[in-house]
Amino acid sequence: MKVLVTGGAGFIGSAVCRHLVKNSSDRVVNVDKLTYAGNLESLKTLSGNADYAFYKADICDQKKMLEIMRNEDIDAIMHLAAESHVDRSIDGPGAFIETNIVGTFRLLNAALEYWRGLGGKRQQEFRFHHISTDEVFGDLPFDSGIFTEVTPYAPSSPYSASKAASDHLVRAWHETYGLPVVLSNCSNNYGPYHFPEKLIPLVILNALHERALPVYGRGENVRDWLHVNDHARALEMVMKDGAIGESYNIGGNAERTNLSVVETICSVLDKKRPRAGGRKYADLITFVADRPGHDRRYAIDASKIEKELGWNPQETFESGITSTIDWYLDNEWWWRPIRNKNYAGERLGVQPAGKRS
Ligand code: NAD
Ligand code: TDX
Repeated sequence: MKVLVTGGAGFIGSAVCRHLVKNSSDRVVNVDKLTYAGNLESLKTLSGNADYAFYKADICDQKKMLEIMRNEDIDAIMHLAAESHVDRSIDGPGAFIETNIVGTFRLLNAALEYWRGLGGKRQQEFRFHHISTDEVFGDLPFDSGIFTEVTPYAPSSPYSASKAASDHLVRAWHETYGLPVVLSNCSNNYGPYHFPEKLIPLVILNALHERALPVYGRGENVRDWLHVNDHARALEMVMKDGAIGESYNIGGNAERTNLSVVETICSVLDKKRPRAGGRKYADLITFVADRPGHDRRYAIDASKIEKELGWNPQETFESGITSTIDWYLDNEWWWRPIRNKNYAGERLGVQPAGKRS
């Protein structure tokens, strides 16, 4: 198959590109605008590979998207391009509306025109796979509830509202125009090549730099952690075997409070890279002002993809976090330039309590 991956220079998109090129005979066409979050260094292992191509382009450019689909004779689209950081969406929602909603709308238009021009079997087999988030389902109480594919949408942040809007557009293009779509909604990913302002890589690198480890509120919020390589495998299955018009929840079955995630990272680092003077990394934990509208808990029921497509996560949180920490220890060449650049303008989450509104 010839698969167009949007956002393939990002964290999950690059894992999908690496996974498909390594484990399938598919040709992968990566289309990415290269925002602050896009990094071609994450795809270094694919450079020169005949089964891989890269186009620097914006999904909002409908004409360009159609041109790439036609030039590359695409069989399926995996749509991951998005603005993805909740804190940035609170600071400035505009880019989220533009890329996540308008960009998805334009990409759908291009895909529809392209799909209508395909003949017989290729038209039947074409897929538009929209990659979304569990955050569209909103806030769960600490002690009960789990997200299934039929949980009503109730997004809280500008980010999750923009993703919810894009999910609705994708369904509408299926119901109204017949575009063969599949959707997936996953929980928090972690693993190699994760942009170091999200919680896990931020904490690993701040610890190594002896900086404060910022925990929002009291660290009681719960996320359900999924290793990015498990996610990439699941996405290939959904794209190839998912039923048209259906959505699939993907989760790691690994609910943890944020504080426990940070403490686990600290204790792994205490063993692998002990601090001078016998001090503990956990001493760097700093409680900072909470994220506005911070959803308390996310939890995914992944039984549909397990039963229907035979997917299961291979990593436990303990095995995945240990290998992720090893990766950051071994791959300073990847994170050092981003970290140096990023520290010119510090982001939410690195400011002390009280400074944030
Ligand atoms: P990311 O921020 O690491 O990467 C996003 C990529 O999209 C970047 O390479 C960026 O350059 C590109 N991009 C942004 N705007 C673009 C545009 N207008 N045109 C073309 N490319 C553009 O994000 P991620 O964490 O890899 O997330 C990928 C997808 O998965 C997103 O749709 C996100 O909503 C979803 N998701 C992520 C998580 C997670 O834990 N990271 C969880 C659930 C769902
Ligand atoms: O410094 C921090 N301190 C902190 O306590 C940061 C950056 C985050 N947090 C908390 C907020 C969240 O409860 O940790 C949790 C995880 O935060 P992020 O890494 O920013 O991820 P989250 O907001 O949960 O969203 C991620 O998962 C769902 C992705 O960024 C989204 O794109 C995806 O949809």
